[in-house]
Amino acid sequence: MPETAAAGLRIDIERLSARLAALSEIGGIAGTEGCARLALTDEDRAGRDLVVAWMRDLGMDVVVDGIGNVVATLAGRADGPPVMCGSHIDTVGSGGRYDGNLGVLAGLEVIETVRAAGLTPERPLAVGVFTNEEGARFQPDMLGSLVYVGGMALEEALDIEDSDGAVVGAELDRIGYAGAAPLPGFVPHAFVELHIEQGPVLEAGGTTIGVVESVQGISWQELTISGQSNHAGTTPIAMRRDPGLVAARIMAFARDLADRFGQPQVATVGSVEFLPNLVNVVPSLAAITVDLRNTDEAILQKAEAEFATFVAEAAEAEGCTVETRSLARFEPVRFDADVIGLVEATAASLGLSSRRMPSGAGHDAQMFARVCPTAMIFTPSQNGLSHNPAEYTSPSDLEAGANVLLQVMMSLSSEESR
Ligand code: HGY
Ligand code: MN
Ligand code: MN
Repeated sequence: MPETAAAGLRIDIERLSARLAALSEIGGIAGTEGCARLALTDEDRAGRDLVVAWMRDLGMDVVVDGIGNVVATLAGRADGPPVMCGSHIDTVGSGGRYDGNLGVLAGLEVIETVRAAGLTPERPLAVGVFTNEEGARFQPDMLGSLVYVGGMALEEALDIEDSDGAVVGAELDRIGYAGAAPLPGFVPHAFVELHIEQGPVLEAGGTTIGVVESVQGISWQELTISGQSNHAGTTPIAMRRDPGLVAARIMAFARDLADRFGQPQVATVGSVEFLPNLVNVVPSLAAITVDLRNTDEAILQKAEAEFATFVAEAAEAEGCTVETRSLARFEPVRFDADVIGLVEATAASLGLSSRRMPSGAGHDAQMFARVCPTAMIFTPSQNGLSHNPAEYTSPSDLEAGANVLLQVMMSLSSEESR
């Protein structure tokens, strides 16, 4: 691991914690430390405005691209591609204070620490805020970073609609983040994302740093099951074509499939909608979403195939029809061995315990792995909780993660070109 002039630098955890608290006030969920800032809402705009103001206060050059990604750069002694970090500040509806926000604000903390020490990095340092990472409002998730690396055409992304018919392009215009920076974006020298683990592994092992080697495959689909609305009192069971029953059977099947496949297979039906959704009406329609994930692509495909067979049989048995729409599909991703090794060596040099592990959640880093050497740093999540306002990571763990990010970025900034 190259020794740099920044080797003795450490971040200021009070400053980082204060920024995390200030940002979580925007869309704050009353009575909790969590926040709800769905992508491209007024709350997202307010969060973006606050972060951009901090970036400008740090003397960074800030650009916005056509999908609303914000990239701020601190000049280095040399020109050329920056070392980039970053994440997202959009949240799910039951969001916590740290998911995504930590990766962005720890990046600003790295910049402030380097500037305060009067250091100029060899390569420029950049911090990215990527649009709609969560995929909670618009699908797929990681939309901004996917477009940034050229994985989806901007025109296609701008046409995506949410469940209320709001369109990405119009929402970007509305909140003032339809930028002009070119897409695909510049290819960084390397990309490193600091993120909370959002699972139980680090805490269970008493380990401080997760050295993330990969991200598991993700398969999201929406099933629209159509039957026949009818009177709840007068319609004999044998006459019913009840999409609600089909949805219920699919939900149970999802858990059975995950149990049968065993870890790391997971399956989640996260949203269910009935029409007309009334106490005395057999539904005419049930719309559900299904989230399947596995670290192994072949097993994930097997899970998808078994699921599709069950859905077709369950619908037919009840005289219903099903329409399936893919919302997101990303294969498992492996990160760069050298950057992984640097994260691990940096944790050790700081006297921090670490372990190598996969990521169960999707992250913007998985998109950057397509174009440049990339890896991630995890910090523990208390009780493994996330996508929950009670999400919590201790200040000492936040500090540890941000110090690893600082040192990794400065090492990458001064390393000889690959
Ligand atoms: O769903 C995910 O893995 C992430 O939170 N977008
Ligand atoms: Mn996240
Ligand atoms: Mn998330």
